[in-house]
This record gives sequence, C-alpha cells and structure tokens, in this order.
Amino acid sequence: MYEKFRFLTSGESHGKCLTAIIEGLPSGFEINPDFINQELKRRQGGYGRGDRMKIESDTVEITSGVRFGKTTGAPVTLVIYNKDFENWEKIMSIYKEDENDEKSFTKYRPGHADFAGSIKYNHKDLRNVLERSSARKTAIETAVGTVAKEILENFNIRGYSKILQIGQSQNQDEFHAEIDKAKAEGDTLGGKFVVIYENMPIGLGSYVHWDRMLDGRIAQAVMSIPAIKLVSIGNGEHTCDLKGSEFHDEIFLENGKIVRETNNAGGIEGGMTNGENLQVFATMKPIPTLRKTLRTVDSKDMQETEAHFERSDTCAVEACAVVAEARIACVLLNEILLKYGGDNFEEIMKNFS
Ligand code: EPS
Repeated sequence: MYEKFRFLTSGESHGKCLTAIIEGLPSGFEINPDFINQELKRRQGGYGRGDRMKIESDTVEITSGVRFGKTTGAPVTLVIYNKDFENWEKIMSIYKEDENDEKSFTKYRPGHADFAGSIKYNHKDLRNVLERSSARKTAIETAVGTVAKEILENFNIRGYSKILQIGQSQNQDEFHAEIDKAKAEGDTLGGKFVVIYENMPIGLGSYVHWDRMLDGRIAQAVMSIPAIKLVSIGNGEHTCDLKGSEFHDEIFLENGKIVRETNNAGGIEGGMTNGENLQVFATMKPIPTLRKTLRTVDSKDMQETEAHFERSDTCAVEACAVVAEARIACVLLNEILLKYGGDNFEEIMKNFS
C-alpha cells in the first residue's frame, strides 16, 4: 500500500531471526541503532509480559543501506536474532531429516490464527501457523517503524502513547493489580491506548481518492497489529453521542493565525492532517492463549477438547502501544516522502521548508 516507504519482514517466533528490508529511504538521513534498541526495549517491557521476554534482549543489526551513520539511498536491512532459537534449533530446523513432532500440536486455540490458517495453508501441525502468526514479528516491525520515527524527527514530528484502560479499569493505579489478578486466575486482559503525534504538517493524505485518505491508511496500519479489534481517530468512538454543533472543531483567529479550541477530529479532516495533533485510539483484545481452559476441537480426531496452551503474556497492551507508534510512523513517513519527495536529505528538507 505504501508507495514510497515500503518494507517486507520475515521470520518465525522461534526461528533463527527476524528480518526486514526497507525500500525507498532517501540518502543522508541519520540512523542510530541505539535509538532503535531503546524502542525495542520499550516493546519488550510493560507489566504482564511473559517469560519469553526474560530470554530475549532484542537488539537490531543493520546489515545494509547505512554507512557512517547515514542512509545511502540503498535498501536498508534490519535483523533481530531470536536468542530462544538455541532452544528450538531442531524443532525449527529447515532440514527434512530433522523432522520431529516434539512441539507439534493439533488442538485449535480459539482467537488465534490456528483454525483458519491451517485450513488455508493445509497444515496438519498447527505450529506452522503459530510460528508466523505470533506477535513476535512486531519486534522487527517496531525496528522498521523506529527508523521512520527517527527520520520524522527531522520534520519535528514526534509521537508517544498512553495506556487508557486495562481490562475494565481506567485507573492507572489499579492496572498492575488487575493484571496480577488475571494472572492468578489463569486469565488474560486487553486494554485501550492512544497514540499522539505532534507538530503535524497540514495536508498529509488526500480527499481525492478513498485509498489516499490518511485516516483509512492509519486504521489499516493499526488494525492489523495482532489482537487489535478497534481503531478510532479523535473522538470517533463517541461520535454518535454528540450533535454536529458539539462535535465539529470550530475555527477561530488568534493574532491572524487559524486556531481550534477542540480536537474531536483527532487532527484529520477530509482524510488529511489539519495541523492539530494526530490522535489514534486502539483497543486490544485479551491475549487468546490462557491457562484457564477454552473449549475447542482437536483437528487430529475431530473430538471436542481443551485448547493447546503455550507460554504467553497476561497483558501486552503497553507493548502494543509501542508497536502502534511505530506502525503510524511508517504511514506518516510515507506521506512526508510523497509530499516533500526527493532522493536525498537536502532536497527533501528544502522542499519541506
Ligand atoms: C512475543 C513473543 C512470543 C509470545 C508473544 C509475543 O514468544 P513465545 O511464544 O516464545 O512466548 O510471548 O506472542 C503471543 C503471545 C502471541 O499470541 O502471538 C513477543 O516478542 O512480543
């Protein structure tokens, strides 16, 4: 979908590594791996993560497209090695002669990709679905998005997120207790967060075609993060509670400048940024792997049974918010490159100014 800033990722949850190739980066932009690693650390954190995060310390290796700290205009390759691979080498082997069923499973996990994925790709061993559908791949997506984030800083565009709800609680002081309680009960919790990007230039996106509307692009980017079930912009979630006269952000003049007193539109009108802060809200479902049993069917003998359980998180809403910041950065950088396009730093910054 992205015309200028494109990337592909590969890698399995317990495979050797996660890889991304980014295409379309202009030359001359500073890339600092420390900044990417900081964001990877943020993604690994948050209260309620599982034991996998004790094994990993996600660190990016940049293997092409950057020289002496700056992009060269060539494709940028990023790699994150899975430390846990050393425990899975035989199970995840690419060689036919290593075939084994040590970690195979056939009991569909409700809420995961297991059921539809195994029918679609004709897998008998649901491990083949789990390994790529796992949210582990959001590690490399966060690395890609952080490259975008770093470039956006040249335009003074900065993003952050805030957790608004965990389970049913909207009180920050209760979040850890809620997660502890769910964990003790063998259950999991979802939640809600907002991502805010500040200093938005006016006119990113467009009203002229449905697929150029920025809100549509952002919704796709955030909705496709594993476990996200709801995305809204600005006051979108409560939009039908207000009348037109209450919802729309009136326009005023202050010292000859256009100003608004409200931002129910969340920074987007007519599919374009209007200069106000971009506000994207998202709601994550509870992680579908839980100790408390869920009923399902075993694909091996088509008998009703209990779902396969595998190590998982109790709550990953904080991590998800970091991933969403990164995904939105990719969409915004694509728009910046479309609008101020050029092949190198100087050209683009000249167009921007
Ligand atoms: C994750 C790594 C995974 C899971 C989690 C996210 O590691 P493992 O499967 O080895 O525990 O902890 O993924 C899921 C729970 C899921 O359902 O996709 C990560 O790096 O974020």
